[in-house]
Amino acid sequence: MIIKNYLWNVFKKTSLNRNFELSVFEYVKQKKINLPTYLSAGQETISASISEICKQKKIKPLIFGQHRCHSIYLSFGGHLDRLILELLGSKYGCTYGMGGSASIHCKEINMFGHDGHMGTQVPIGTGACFQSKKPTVVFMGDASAEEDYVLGALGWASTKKLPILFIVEDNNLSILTEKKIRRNWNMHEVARSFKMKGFNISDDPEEIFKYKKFFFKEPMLLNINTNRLFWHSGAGIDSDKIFDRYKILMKKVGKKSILYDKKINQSMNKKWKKISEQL
Ligand SMILES: Cc1ncc(C[n+]2csc(CCOP(=O)(O)OP(=O)(O)O)c2C)c(N)n1
Ligand SMILES: [Mg+2]
Repeated sequence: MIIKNYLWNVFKKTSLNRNFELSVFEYVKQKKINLPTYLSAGQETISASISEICKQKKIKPLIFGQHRCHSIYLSFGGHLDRLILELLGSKYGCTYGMGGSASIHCKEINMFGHDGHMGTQVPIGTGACFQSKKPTVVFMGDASAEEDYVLGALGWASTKKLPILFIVEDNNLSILTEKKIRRNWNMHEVARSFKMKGFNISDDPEEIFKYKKFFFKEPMLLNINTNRLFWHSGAGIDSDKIFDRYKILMKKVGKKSILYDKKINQSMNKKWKKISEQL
């Protein structure tokens, strides 16, 4: 029962994330959004699962995301209207229209906006956790994990046994360069070499759920393999042969998911239209 509720809740969040990204895709394509925009479509179950586990544990963590962070904001309860306003450049956006897609910042959900330098959120998030001792989730891409200052931060988190969770959203790409061209080592093994728990897993919410017992009890790194459905930045498709976790999850939770998805899609489209017409 617990796992059934969990899966349905993760599905609902993933559906919100996916339909949000589909709307953004259209607005970027039509040049109604003109800022650099980083779509998290394909990767949505990661933040949906992590946030759902935090909710079950009644923990409201500090959140440090990277540039691909719409799903993180929505999964952790960020206000939908304020993210739409942010992407449309309004001062009423969650980051007062100053962050855009890449630097979503939101005090209400303890989410700290990214500064644009790959991987800096890792030492900054580790420092925030060290100072406050508050449960902290730091998201990074598989390429950002390669920055030298990330390694120093992992070592410190391990030494001080911080209540921190490092999530590598491993889409195998740094813009268009695959991991195997960039390195011959793995992030979960790097974490283990620093004497912290490190695991290499898929973006299947059920698999992520298995690690919840370690959340915030000690530092842990989950390298989560996933797929980016769209271009690195902007609205386009590199390949249509990409595995889509959302579709698998829809099947897993049953037929009611199809109706739910339709409903969210319709209300999302209406919301974007209404808000953009009011500006
Ligand atoms: C220090 C630094 N180097 C290079 C860049 C340019 N850059 C922006 S995003 C990116 C790739 C990021 O890949 P990854 O961390 O895997 O995240 P993803 O885009 O795949 O989600 C690069 C090279 C940057 N922003 N900062
Ligand atoms: Mg990547």
